[in-house]
Amino acid sequence: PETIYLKDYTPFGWQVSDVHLTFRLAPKSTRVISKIHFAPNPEAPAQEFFLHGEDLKLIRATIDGVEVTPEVTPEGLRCAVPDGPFLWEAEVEIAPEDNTALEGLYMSSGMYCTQCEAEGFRKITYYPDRPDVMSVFSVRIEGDLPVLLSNGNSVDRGEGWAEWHDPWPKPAYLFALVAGDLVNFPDRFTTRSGKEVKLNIWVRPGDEGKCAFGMEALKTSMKWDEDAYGREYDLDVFNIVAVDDFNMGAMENKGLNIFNSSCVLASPETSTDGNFERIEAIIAHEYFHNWTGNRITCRDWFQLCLKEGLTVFRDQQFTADVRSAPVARIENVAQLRARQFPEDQGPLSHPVRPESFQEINNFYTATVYEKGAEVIGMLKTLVGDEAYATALNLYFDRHDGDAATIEDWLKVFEDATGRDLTQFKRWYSQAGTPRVEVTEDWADGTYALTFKQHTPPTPGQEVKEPQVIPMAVGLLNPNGDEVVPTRVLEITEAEQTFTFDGLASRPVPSINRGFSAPVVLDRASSREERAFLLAHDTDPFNRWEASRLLARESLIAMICEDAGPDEAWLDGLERLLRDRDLDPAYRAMMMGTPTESELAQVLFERGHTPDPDAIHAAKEVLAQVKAERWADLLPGLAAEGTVDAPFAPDAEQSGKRALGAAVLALTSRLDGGKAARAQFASADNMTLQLSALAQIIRVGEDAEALAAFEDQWRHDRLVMDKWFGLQVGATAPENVVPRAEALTRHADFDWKNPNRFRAVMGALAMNHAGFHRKDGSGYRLLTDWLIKLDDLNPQTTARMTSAFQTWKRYDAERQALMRAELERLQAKPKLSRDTGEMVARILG
Ligand code: B3K
Ligand code: ZN
Repeated sequence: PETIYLKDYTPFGWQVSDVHLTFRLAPKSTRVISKIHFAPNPEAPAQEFFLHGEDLKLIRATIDGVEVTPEVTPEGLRCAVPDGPFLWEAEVEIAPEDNTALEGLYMSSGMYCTQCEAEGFRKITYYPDRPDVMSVFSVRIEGDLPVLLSNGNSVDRGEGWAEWHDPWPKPAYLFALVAGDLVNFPDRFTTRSGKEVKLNIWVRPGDEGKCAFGMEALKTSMKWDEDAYGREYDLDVFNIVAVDDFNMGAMENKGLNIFNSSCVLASPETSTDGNFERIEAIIAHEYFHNWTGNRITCRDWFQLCLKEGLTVFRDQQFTADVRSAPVARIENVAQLRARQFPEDQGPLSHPVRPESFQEINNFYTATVYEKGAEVIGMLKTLVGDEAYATALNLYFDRHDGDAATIEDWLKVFEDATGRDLTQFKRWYSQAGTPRVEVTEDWADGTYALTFKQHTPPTPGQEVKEPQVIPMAVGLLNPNGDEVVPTRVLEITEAEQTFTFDGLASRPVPSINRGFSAPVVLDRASSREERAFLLAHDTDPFNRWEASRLLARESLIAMICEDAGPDEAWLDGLERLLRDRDLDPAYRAMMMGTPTESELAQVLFERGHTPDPDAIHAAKEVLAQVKAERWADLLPGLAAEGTVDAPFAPDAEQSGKRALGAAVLALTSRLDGGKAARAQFASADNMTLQLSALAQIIRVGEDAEALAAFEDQWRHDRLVMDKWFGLQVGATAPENVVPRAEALTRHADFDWKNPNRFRAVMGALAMNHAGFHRKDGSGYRLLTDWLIKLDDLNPQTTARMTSAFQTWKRYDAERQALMRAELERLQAKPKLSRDTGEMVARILG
């Protein structure tokens, strides 16, 4: 397969002023008629006329009304064209019903829908399918279905047809069409300049009752973007459609967002607090793309972080504002460490702005999204809130209507602040997680902190230059008072020292407060110091971090030295848990421990060979010790974690339920699951029902509860996804593979549906000790199914191969087993380009 390079970027030879599309819908034979005005692009070098097109049957093509016979290849077509402007017309036939890749125009539960990002439009018609070609689209849909939707504003409609016009020039990846027997949940929003906007959430009949929360989230997002960024909505209508078969979370098509139904439909009975929070964030994210992504788009796919990093950053700011900022920050960092760090520290490591790819869908990664957002957070920390606001206004003014680059983005900050961002730009070009070693010195009232930064080599990048690291630091005196409030140290050198004068006693440092830089800190600090920060740090993030490090070191000692759990830490934690002034959500997070996968990574870095069973066993012992030690504390905490008011999915109630769930996880180790069974029987919302079911499964006697749950919910696909996933996720390691295997034989294991496939196979890959069974059965089962899915849906298959990205951490036997499975996948006949690229990169 061909590799595409950033350095080879060349503009397209023509501009497109307008596009008219007519769709005659039929499941096996949809006709797409296109009329496109092309005019030579004065800024582009001479080139042959090439339009992308895949799996299209060309019926006819004309230029200025005269029939032409283009040269058709599997990737598109070439054609001789006039020197000046011309009108291109083509008719193609496609078969949405046979489209199992869920890219282009396809069918889901009887409804037509599209997914065009990144390169799906070329499966709809011949077109320059690249984000720097922007045009005004008019669409006519003909089909015998009650609801026919496309981007922009509704122009006219009648029985069996509808016409849409989107006045905002856009790239083809933002095109969308939906047609089906749908009902809407309507509302309205008045923008701050007084424009009335119709809002609709379109769902299958029966799902109307699950739209209210998403609609509120949409209105809150619209208001927030006006208040925080001065951005108003720009069309008469904003449509959201829920689709059951979708490769990812949602898509920001202009004026017609399409959502995986799991990311928009919600009700207290069927959705957990976690679902509600995620839905709120995704609705906000897709809405925010209207400005960061749609009005200002990307010049090419290498610039993906321009829209994704910024939009994630914006949705994280939104969540911090509408919920709890410290809790949101901790959740974001935990996610970053769980998903982005393994990527950045393994064979899939790539820069936030990659420089080459074979299949762009493989680069919608945690690095582009989440690290991309961290980079923007650092930029904001460095320039300050005011300059950040000025730079963003300049960005919107200067680049509205553009297909922009990271250079454009950094330039607005340089122009707004006078700063030189040449070195900062390395965050976009250098892959890998920087490691920062910290040492300290104390003499005569002066305290010195020395930072040494180093980024390990990553594939294709042996040598790294020092990066700009904004390190937020505060100092506490031995009494626990803050003597130096948070200050941002700007590290630019490979080694750099900062001093603090006039201190009465040697301070205790609190470093990388709020996780001001996405780095790994290497600092030898004592247990006592960590316990001190756990008790006294004024920075809520670092207080949590202190507990995390204590937990991690305690577990490592249990694994490597057969030690018992760290008593001092457990005492400190207990004091904190008893502090009723602390937010229950925050206390719930404090009760968490590092994931088994993270422990495996730390052991590996320290030269040990991680043993997944030993890691799992240590976590079990720790949980048992906590439960016994805190037996008299738990009932009080459980009471604090109980909500008496009617269900609301807000931060306050969900924080309480999170505390309740953390307590139940311990209580069930003392009572054999009695409290969990009682909660399961009386639960009137999914959060309580599912947290109880998780404990029942963990304890082991779960047949009755699982059957009851299935009986209650078999009609609801989204709830049944939870049922499938939890059985694999919460069960004991030795049962994980047999259970997953048995579930693949369940009549409702509709594996062509990405949500269902991920529910089982994703849970298998995420269950560390279960997936890494010594006999290789976990690796084998996943690979069997990846091989099966690849023929139908390359995108989801490729994404799930990343379960193997950490293979080099483990012992020789496991490595050999994983390598063999990767090679078996690689040898599959007709392996997709998507999966082929991933496997090759993972094998290295
Ligand atoms: N932009 C889409 C993701 C498209 C993924 C294509 N493989 C959703 C989002 O980031 O908002
Ligand atoms: Zn996005």
